[in-house]
Amino acid sequence: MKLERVTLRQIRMPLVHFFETSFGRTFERHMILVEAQGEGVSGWGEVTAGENPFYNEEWTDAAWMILRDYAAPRAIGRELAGPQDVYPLTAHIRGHNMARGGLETAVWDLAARMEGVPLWKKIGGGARREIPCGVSIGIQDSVEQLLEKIEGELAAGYQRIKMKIKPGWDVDVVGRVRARFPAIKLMADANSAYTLADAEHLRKLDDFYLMMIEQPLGHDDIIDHAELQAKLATPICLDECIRTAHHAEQAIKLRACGIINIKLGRVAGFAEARRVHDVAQAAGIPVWCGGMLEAGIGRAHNVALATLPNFVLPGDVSASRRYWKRDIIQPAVETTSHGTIAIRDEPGFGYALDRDYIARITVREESIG
Ligand code: OSB
Ligand code: MG
Repeated sequence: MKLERVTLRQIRMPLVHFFETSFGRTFERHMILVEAQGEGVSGWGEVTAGENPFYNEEWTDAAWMILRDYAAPRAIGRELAGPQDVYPLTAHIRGHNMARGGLETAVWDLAARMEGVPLWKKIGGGARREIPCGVSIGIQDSVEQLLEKIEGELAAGYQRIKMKIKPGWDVDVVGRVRARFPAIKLMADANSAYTLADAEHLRKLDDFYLMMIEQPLGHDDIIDHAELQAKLATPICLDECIRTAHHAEQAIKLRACGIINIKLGRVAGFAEARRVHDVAQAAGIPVWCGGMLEAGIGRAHNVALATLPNFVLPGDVSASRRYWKRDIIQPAVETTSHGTIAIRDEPGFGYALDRDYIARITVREESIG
């Protein structure tokens, strides 16, 4: 296959409700859509970088420049054996995995569409027809608001609740949630808000039999997580610090985690996501699909990813309506009453693009090649 042209579009989408993590509040997303064109067919990707370099070092504007000046020029015009060639072609770029992943996932979608097969099949997935869904609930203005939100998500059928924590919004709040919902699958995500000096404090979370605590320590740390894991009964789930399959191997070898969250952007796309998946599976470590407040394209890609066999835990992939008044795909991503998303059999990522809406919310556009 050959990639002939790449078109970048930056879109602006206000969230239905702000999303607060330990690193700040997001009210509106600015994401880059990547259209990969070849042989008269288009494949689509979405860059999952935030608006600011706070989750990791990437942000929308930097991702635009990486895609335009480094990633796309490397992949355009070459004969590719398949979409798996994109990862090594852009591997000379240090970091910027989300920018790389925006292009890589677009080429996977392109290849699936060229062959007329669903993306989940093209990536080697299809272990399940419905993927189990959880929700990630941000830090709220009050505990009452949080309890109310959780109640609403459980009523909608979601299978597990993840709550964001930070210093000052942790042990007491988790305790109140657990007292109110004694039997639910519950977990907490700290987004790197603590250090090893907080180990004794974090150990109090063991009282609430959480499924896991996600990325409590440094965004780039594995070794301290291993030390913390030895002190906790609750499994640690790593997110930010697992950017390659090699990181997953190191974390598993050091016993730094019991679970891994896989995000397509964070690992630069499907090829490396599959390798992280395989490393974890071989070690008996379950994985689940993380979310980055994606619009429809990124959300549909996550659904495809979560059909790989070792995605056995409910992920952070949920209905479009939790984020957007109107999504950029049709139909919007919806969940069943039992908290799953059914996979679709159309070629590529499986949903139609709402081109009119995308055009309306596009703030810049540029073609390469
Ligand atoms: O750490 O998983 C995270 C959102 C933005 C940045 C980081 C994270 C998140 C989420 C939200 O938890 C997941 C989602 O609902 O898309
Ligand atoms: Mg996380």
